[in-house]
Amino acid sequence: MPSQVKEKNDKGSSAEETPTFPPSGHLKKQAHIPDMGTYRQMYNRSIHKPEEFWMEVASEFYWKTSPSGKVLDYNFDIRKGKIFVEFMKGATTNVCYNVLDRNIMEKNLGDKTAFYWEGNAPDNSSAITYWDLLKQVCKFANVLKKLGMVKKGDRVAIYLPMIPELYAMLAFAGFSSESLCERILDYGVFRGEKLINLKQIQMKLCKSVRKVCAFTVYINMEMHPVANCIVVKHLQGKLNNQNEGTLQTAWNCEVDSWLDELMMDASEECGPVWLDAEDPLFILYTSGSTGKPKGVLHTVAGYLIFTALTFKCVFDYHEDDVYWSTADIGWITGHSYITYGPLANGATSVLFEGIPTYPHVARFWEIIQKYKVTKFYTAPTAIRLLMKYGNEVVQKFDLTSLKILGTVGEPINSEAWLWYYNVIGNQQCPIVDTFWQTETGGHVVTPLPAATPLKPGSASFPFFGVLPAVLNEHGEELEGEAEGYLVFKQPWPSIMRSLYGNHERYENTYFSKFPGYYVAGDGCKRDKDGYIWITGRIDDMLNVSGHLLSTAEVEAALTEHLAVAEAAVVSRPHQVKGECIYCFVILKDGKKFTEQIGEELKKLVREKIGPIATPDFIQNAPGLPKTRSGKIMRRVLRQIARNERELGDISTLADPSIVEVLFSQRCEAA
Ligand code: 6R9
Repeated sequence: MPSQVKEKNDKGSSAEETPTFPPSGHLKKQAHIPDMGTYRQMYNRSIHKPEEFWMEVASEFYWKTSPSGKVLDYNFDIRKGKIFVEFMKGATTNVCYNVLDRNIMEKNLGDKTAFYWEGNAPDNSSAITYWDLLKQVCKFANVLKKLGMVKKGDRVAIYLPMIPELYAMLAFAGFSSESLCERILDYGVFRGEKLINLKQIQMKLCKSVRKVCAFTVYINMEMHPVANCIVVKHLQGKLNNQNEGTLQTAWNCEVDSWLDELMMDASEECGPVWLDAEDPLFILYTSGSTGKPKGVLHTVAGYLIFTALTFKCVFDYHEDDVYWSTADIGWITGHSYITYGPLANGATSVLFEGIPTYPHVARFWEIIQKYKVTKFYTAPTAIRLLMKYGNEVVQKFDLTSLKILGTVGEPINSEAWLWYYNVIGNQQCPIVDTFWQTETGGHVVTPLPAATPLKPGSASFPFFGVLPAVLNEHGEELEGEAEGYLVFKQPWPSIMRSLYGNHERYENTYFSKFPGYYVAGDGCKRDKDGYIWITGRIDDMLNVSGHLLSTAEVEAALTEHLAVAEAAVVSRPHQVKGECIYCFVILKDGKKFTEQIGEELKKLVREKIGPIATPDFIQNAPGLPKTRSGKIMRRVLRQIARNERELGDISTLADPSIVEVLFSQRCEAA
């Protein structure tokens, strides 16, 4: 693969032409990692002396007992036996104790705001301090204890929207039941103007899961034949007659109970349960943009320490920050960088229930102004969406509180990067383009805001403890400028430990293609300065006349056109070329698709990448099929391009109705 790709790159790719932006000067004075020298020195230590490096990080946290043996033990080589990673095994601790009690007791942060909660409707908001949060977590833990529902090792599912009752998550973490958060829902919730009956969805779900004890806050599987379902009153007093109907759901007296009634007389004190560093913390199902969802298992100590350190360094966290990640808690980004990382640092965060376009398209900018947000973290998909509405809507708001901007989830095209940098950051805020996965637990390739000179679209360099390599099809490591498979050569503390209930699938999926390496499943390019550019999922690559092209580079070329807001490309069989390129483009607000725009786009891609990449089909799309975390599901687009109706599992799509629309407008002939 890489040699063929290289050939094409020699004709010039847009990535290498992009200018470099120096790291933020005014952050340097008090930054945790102020320059590349410090980064390199710390990085080298983290790679060569990982045990020493991570024990130093761990020393900031509370441990009931120390590791009993090696701090880090692992096997990454399938030929030598079972794959495993153990970090600080034998040490005991409690995650909830570390993120709440420790901050209150040792750091005196009890009265500090943990979360500003901003509801779907702008007039609905509240704030919760570290003390409040701990009290709620303890009360809820006591409710569970009293009901006799949860004990160590139980698996629990949380179905909640983005509301403060998510403290339930920490109550389980305190018990260390593994929370099975495939999706988080509740009784009823507004997403923009749409009212969704979550209780009903959850009931349907329960029927399909064997012997489930239902709930809004949790499901305890296998252990008890009788269901317990605790329901949050969230929209009380906010519904009219018409809406009430939507939320009509059968109430099952035997299993259902109201959370507020249970919480009323629960005690505010609850001692932590001490757990082993390698006990499970949670299972999270991957976004499922390809294939069957995998239950990624994370454990206590490594995950805590890595999310804490990445949050501190990548967002250069300081105590007066107001941090906001727009992610859903049900996505790994919400787990690592709304819940665990920020709380472990004693940070103040915004928790937002709504969507970027309700009640108006400047809602994000309004919230940044309202809470004086300093560090803002969102997905390229949101940036591209909001870009469509132009700069004027942004300029009505005071965004001068911002210091650092972040992105996650997909490669960011340079158009979107530059808009984010110029219009949102007013050229004052470095952008941290953080590459990572549910499987990696935290950021693995990312800029550091006061140290790394930025290249738009590049996730830049590995974080501490992370040792990447670029492999060709034969599994050979490529040096210098190269393109190929992104792999990692040794574990960092928060790498997943297994796929729940299927260790063999874990070994097959991540460790068997190239023995000795963790294979991320993404392609990447390393440029002459050593910067890493993620080029998209290997499975999505396009093979045109034997030349492999990445989705990211073709999409980046298309979005350079002034009329294009977003693009997605897939392959379609072609008699001569094997595969040809089929593009879906979303135009900016007010632009109209014409034949001429289609021709301009073909020309643009040809010029940017080379004749081989010239698209055969361009479909004007009103929207794209995306997962709830905002990733384009190219698998579905491929089927639309090929007119194949067997779609497989599309249950993780945010808006499945777009699929039919795209089918009905597909291009038959070039
Ligand atoms: C955190 C998260 C993981 C996949 C990953 C890659 C893509 C994430 C990216 C990125 C380019 C970035 N991805 N961050 N691609 N640049 N900064 O997204 O986890 O939902 O498991 O997805 O997302 O393809 O392999 P997850």
